[in-house]
Amino acid sequence: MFSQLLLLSASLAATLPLAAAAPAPANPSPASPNRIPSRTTTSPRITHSVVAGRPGLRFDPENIVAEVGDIVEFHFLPRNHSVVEASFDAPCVPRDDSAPGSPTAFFSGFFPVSPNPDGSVAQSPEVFQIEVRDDKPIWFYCAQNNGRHCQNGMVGAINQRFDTPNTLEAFRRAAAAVPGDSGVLPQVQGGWRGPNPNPNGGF
Ligand SMILES: [Cu+2]
Repeated sequence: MFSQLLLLSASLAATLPLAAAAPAPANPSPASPNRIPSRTTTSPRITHSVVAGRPGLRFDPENIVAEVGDIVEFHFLPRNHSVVEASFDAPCVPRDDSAPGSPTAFFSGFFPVSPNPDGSVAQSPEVFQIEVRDDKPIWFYCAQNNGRHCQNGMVGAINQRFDTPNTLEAFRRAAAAVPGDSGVLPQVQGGWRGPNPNPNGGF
């Protein structure tokens, strides 16, 4: 069910403005085992902006608290960052989404951005959006291996739970110990890549 929705959304995203490409709150049949909790149909959707690469090898903010149905929108600064979903137990590796019913792990692709000659902060003319589908923690990293961004701390979390050992700082420590390169996926998936709504907006 979800994979079909995401595929449909991804194809729409290729042709429509980003706002139109984001799916309406899901309203699947009551029989759907993956239906989004009903509160998402009554709460306004909030977009949380995250900046990749400010300052240096960081997501800002790197600790996001979001409601189910909210959108997290990634903006990309120089020089070439990305965002990939991981699982807590395997930082710097794309989350295994092969289990039946598992939502597609997200990958934004890379966003090469040149610094502005005048020293002002440049950012990509495109953003990457994901929808928060449930209240489970979501873990992510930058897959840029030139500089080993993931291992050097370019990681983040959505809805980490401080009453468990699975904190962002624990994820970052585990990422620092990952040998070799971090993993990427072969294509953009699990979200929507489209025009940046505020390319000059305060970044
Ligand atoms: Cu990066």
